[in-house]
Amino acid sequence: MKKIIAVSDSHGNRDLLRNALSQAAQGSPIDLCVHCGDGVRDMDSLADTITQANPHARVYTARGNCDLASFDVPTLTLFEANGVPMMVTHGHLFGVKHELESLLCVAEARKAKVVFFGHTHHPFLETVRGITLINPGAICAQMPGNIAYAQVLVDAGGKVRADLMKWLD
Ligand SMILES: [Mn+2]
Repeated sequence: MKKIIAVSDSHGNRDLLRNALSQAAQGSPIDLCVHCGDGVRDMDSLADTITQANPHARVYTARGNCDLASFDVPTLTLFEANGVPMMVTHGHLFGVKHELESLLCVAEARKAKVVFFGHTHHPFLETVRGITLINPGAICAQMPGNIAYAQVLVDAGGKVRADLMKWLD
C-alpha cells in the first residue's frame, strides 16, 4: 500500500503545513508527499522530516503563480504509485478557477489517472472520465471540520482510494 499525502497553497504557513503532515503521518509513514504549488519552498525543511521517517519517501511539487523565486520547479510533474500514473500541477495555467476541462484534457494527453492541483483554495475531489481530480484546498485555519490535506491510498494492484482529510483538533 502506498500512502500519498497532498497539500496545496501553503503561502508561507510552514507551521500549519508541518502540523498537517505530522497528522497525516500518524499510523503509517508517508510514501509520497505532493505540494500543488504556491508555497513549494515551504516543503524544503519538511521534506527531510518525511524522508527521516521513511527513507523511501518521495516529494513531488509543481510551481504555482506565487512561487516567483522557484523557477527550478516545473509547472507540471508526472510520477506514479504502484503503477498508477499521476500528475501534479498548480492549475493557474489551465484556468481551474473557471473550468476543469482543460486540466482533464492535459491529464488525458499525459495519461495521468490521478491529478493533484490547487490554486482555487477550495477542496475538491471528483472522478471524471476515469480520472480522479484532487484539490486539497489551501492550508488554512486549523479548526475541526476544515480540510487539512488529501490522502490517496494505492494498493499493490493499483486500486485507488482518495479522501479529503479534516483537522483532528
Ligand atoms: Mn495560485
